[in-house]
Amino acid sequence: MAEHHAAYEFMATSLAQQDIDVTAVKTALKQQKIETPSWGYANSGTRFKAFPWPGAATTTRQKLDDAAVVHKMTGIAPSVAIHIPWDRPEDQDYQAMGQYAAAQGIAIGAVNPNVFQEEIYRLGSLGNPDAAIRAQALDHLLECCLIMAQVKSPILSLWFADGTNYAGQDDLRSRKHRFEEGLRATYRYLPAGSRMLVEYKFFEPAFYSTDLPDWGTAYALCLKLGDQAQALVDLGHHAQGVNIEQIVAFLLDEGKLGGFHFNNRKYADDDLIVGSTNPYELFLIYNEITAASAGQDQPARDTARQIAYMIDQSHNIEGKVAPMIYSVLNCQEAYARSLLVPQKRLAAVQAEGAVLEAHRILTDAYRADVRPLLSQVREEMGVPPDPLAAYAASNYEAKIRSERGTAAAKGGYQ
Ligand code: PSV
Ligand code: MN
Repeated sequence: MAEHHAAYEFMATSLAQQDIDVTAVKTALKQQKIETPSWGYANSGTRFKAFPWPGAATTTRQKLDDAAVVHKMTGIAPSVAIHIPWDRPEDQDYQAMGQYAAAQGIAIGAVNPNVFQEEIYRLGSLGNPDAAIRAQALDHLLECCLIMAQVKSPILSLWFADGTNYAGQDDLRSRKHRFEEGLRATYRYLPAGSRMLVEYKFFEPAFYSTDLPDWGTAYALCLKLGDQAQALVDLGHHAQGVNIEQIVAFLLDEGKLGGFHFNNRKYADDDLIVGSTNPYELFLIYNEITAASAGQDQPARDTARQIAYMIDQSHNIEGKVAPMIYSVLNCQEAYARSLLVPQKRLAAVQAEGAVLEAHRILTDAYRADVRPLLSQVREEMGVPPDPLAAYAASNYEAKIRSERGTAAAKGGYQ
């Protein structure tokens, strides 16, 4: 403990010498928020095998209990995204669900409709050629709008598995029209003051065409829908090499960046711990947001302040609660580093066209060891300075293992 204090004092002095307002940095860090996904606490895995984790949550209440522990350990994960029907209560009492979450010290966040797991959706949901199936999908989306009001959720988070597997399977423009119509109908049902986030993904489960494949498609549709519709960027949903931070900058500037699904990948949509493969990319994304939040451009600033930061992770071999804490901490580190970028100095150097100096200013912030600063911030927030160590020492894993046992995992070719 004393060790981190000394390291923090040293760091604070050196930041002050660089004209960085350490108090402002700490205040920003204390206000950071990351939403965790209910489905990240349950057993999940790949299509080959989902390895059951002893103590993994099977009920929504257990998922909320786990999410509350992540918040207790980190202090910055106060809400949980739910997926319907995965989190549909047997008695349909969504208000009770919201109250249970509140009693654990957290809130229900985004509501994610699921229109991809029923037999009827073989050829899609809103994009399905069959009008009766499209109507059923729409019904579910509207049900989720009603659930939002009951759990006091401000966000409807939409992702569709829709697409085709073979050229010629369906008419691409007709599918686009069907999607526009379905999204418009959903938009009309959004509770007042809420937002609809449209998530894109370039492939999987559809392998030839996906109806909402990229940020441009999501952006164009959201523009047509109106101010309550914005794009959601899932870090695993791009082709290799795509510059995600540039997409973030564009959407931010256009007022159309609504939220993130943070995770990491090396190959496709791997859903690994956030920042585990490419922490530099995560830093560059946060840097775009921090720069916009600090800048003079009012619309970009307002958009940045409303971003919903969510984790979308699915663990197979590493446990559930601990990797979620790890992801939250990696987001915190990336954000902290972005707060150390001297934006004014960087802008001045950019204006001079000093390429290397500008790059160095940015990467110097990335290289900073922010761990003493974060330990200090956590201590001031009243949470453990080392959340992963505190979680390991907490005995929570042993408790849930003995109370819940090991549930059979679904997944794989079963
Ligand atoms: C789809 O790959 C996705 O990213 C969507 O956000 C879903 O809601 C989530 O994963 C869980 O299936
Ligand atoms: Mn996602």
